[in-house]
Amino acid sequence: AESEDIGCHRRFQAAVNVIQKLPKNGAYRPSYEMMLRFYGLYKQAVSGPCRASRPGFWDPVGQYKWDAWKRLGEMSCGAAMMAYVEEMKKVAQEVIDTMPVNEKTA
Ligand code: ST9
Repeated sequence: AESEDIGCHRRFQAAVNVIQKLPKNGAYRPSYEMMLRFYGLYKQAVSGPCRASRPGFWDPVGQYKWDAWKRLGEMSCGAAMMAYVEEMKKVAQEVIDTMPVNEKTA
């Protein structure tokens, strides 16, 4: 339904904004694997399937990013948005679960 599409789009945009506003160096250190997962889903959602040619050996970071995007194949924009939101929920829950107990205020 159209209203579901809009809701999906809003949740994706909210998740994107949260990640863009995170400090570069915080207490939480995402792995490269995790960052690449978010990157691939973001590109798939925003730009669609990867049609660019793979960067050369002089750009290893570009290669990792390209690979993360390319491996999503023909995944739809909507599926990529939903997967991005689900991934963020999963990570947020992990952060909550591993938060030191003495940080609790209640
Ligand atoms: C901390 C706080 O310690 C406490 C913990 C809270 C934990 C909450 C849990 C939430 C999940 C955390 C997971 C983080 C993983 C992030 C991975 C992101 C890749 N999503 O505009 P550019 C692309 S926090 C994905 O030049 P910016 C964009 O297309 C401590 N990709 O640079 C471009 O590629 P290309 C840890 C995105 O705006 C490339 O990224 N802090 C997104 O300066 C660069 O974009 C962090 O991990 C997006 N939303 O940087 C910081 N937006 O050129 C996380 C853009 O090929 N945030 N792209 O098109 C960042 O690293 C940056 O804000 C950024 C954008 C990379 C997402």
